[in-house]
Amino acid sequence: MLLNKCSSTREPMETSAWVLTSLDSRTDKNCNGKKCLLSMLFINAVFIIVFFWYENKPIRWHYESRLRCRQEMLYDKPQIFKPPRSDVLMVTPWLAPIIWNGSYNIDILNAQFHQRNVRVGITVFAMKKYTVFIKTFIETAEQFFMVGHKVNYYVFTDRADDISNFTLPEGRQLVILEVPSYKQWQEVSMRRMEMIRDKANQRFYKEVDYLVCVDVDMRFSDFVGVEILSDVFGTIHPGFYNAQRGSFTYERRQKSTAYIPTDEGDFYYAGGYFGGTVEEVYKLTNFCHKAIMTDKHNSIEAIWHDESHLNKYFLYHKPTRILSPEYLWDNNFGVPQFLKRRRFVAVPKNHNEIRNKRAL
Ligand code: UD2
Repeated sequence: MLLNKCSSTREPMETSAWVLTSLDSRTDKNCNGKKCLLSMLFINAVFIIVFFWYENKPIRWHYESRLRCRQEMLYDKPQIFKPPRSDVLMVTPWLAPIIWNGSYNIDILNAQFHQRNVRVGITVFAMKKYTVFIKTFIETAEQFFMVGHKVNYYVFTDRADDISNFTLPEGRQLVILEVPSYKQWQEVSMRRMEMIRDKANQRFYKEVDYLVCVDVDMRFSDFVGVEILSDVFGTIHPGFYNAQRGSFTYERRQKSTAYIPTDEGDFYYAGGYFGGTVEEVYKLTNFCHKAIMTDKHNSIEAIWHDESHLNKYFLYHKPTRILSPEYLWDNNFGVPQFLKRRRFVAVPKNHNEIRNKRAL
């Protein structure tokens, strides 16, 4: 039998040649005339069809995937001499993009982040009376924050009973993290660095890819999506976007670890909005917490608490992306021309009332 004679170690092309030779010799002996010629033609035709099918298969697949990409990726070509914005700074001297409305295409970014099946954690602290802000925060986030992506809301609180239940769609969940409170509001604010650091190390790295760390007394009022995500990002404070270095409210006392001399600094970053990969946020919060503890040991507290330490960190560990004030605004500053969107705005609060010790 022909098949039994084929060695299993023979290469396929070698085997085909051998089969043909065998057939040829068998033809010489047994076949004659038309019948024999037809079977030869049939076998040759089968070889030719299989050969061409195999050769063209990857090309066809490649062609189909190109077509698919074309359907999903229709957008205007970037123009070298037509930057999308010319009224604002779009990139820092260390080549980090500054994110403004009009500077990116969210469809391209969404497709990229969906391919990676990215998971985002947003941390927020609602300690003592600040639990009143949670409802608006989450309801507006559901409308505007990372729409269509997987999101974990990590709510740190000392009053879990005050946090109502929210019905969230698949892929989005609320995680309540019960933590101890501190007497002074400044201490509550500063201790966020320690608590984010610890949870990043214990659980966040297993559950999410990026962390977004924000204040709770805020509401989303326009879209905030994956355009903000990068290794480590900070946000320009709405009160200082056009200020000179000398007027930044950095810590100016040399005794504090947050000290920044008057001839240094790029931007004044807001304490209430930073983030990045879990690993980078771990490094940032670890740095700030250790600096805060050193200051405490030396009986000094930085002028703007955690915000002062964050600014020190970003001076020497430059952010890889910077969010424009669109991402953190306070309507008390009005609405300047350059500000095309107000995506996340401060909820007005009576500082004394909300931080009042007697009201704890
Ligand atoms: C600014 C910063 C804030 C922090 C602070 C330090 C912005 C928008 N905000 O905010 O991030 O750097 O200055 O001085 O950049 N909190 C409670 N319970 C309390 C007190 C505070 O949960 O009793 C939490 C809460 O999440 C709040 C955050 O700490 O949003 C910061 O406190 P704040 O908003 O009262 O401080 P503020 O407005 O001076």
